[in-house]
Amino acid sequence: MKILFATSNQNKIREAHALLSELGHSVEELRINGNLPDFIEPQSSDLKEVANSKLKQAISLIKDTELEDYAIMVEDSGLFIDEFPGFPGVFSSFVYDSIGLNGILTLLEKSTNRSAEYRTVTILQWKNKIWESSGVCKGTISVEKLGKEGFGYDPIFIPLQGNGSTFSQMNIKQKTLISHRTFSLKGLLDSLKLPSK
Ligand code: ITT
Repeated sequence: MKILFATSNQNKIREAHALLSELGHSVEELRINGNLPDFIEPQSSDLKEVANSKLKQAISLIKDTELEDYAIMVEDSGLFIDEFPGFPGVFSSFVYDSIGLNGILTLLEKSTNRSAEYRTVTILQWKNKIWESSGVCKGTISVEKLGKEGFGYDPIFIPLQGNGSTFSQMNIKQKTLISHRTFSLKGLLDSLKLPSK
């Protein structure tokens, strides 16, 4: 199955490709007139609501184009830090761009609880049917930025299922084995075999 991934984030496409190509599917970026979509994110505290809004925007971008027949996929992800419930959560992009990784490390400086998790909601629309899935990756926030791989919060996120390294210290294959994105995509593929809602 060929999936068009509507996202402005090419790292997400690379990671989805690393998994889906192994499973016999192809994923390509959705480009409109050569550009990646630039979504307006709604004011919402819910990843699913944000993902639904991205889907609506993606569908309106491909309406009446030759892309209309393809499966279109979107996702919304966020980092959730236990010490600050819901934070940065759906505001992960904003927080990353404003206080950044150093700001998060400073906020947690005196904290004894560094637990956190990444969450992803993925939605796929194909032939007027919709499938949805979510994935979680539990871990902790490191005390310093470590590693050069990955993107976003990866230099400060240590997955529980790993070997104590941050995601940024792992290569894409290692991250893809245990990431929130992988769990969400696998769930989506499983549900694609079932009748859609
Ligand atoms: P689209 O909305 O266009 O898909 P985005 O980068 O804005 O791209 P999100 O809103 O889903 O995507 O991501 C929110 C933030 O979380 C953003 O700063 C990302 O860099 C970060 N993020 C998402 N997935 C991540 C991952 O696997 N590793 C590290 N950071 C991640």
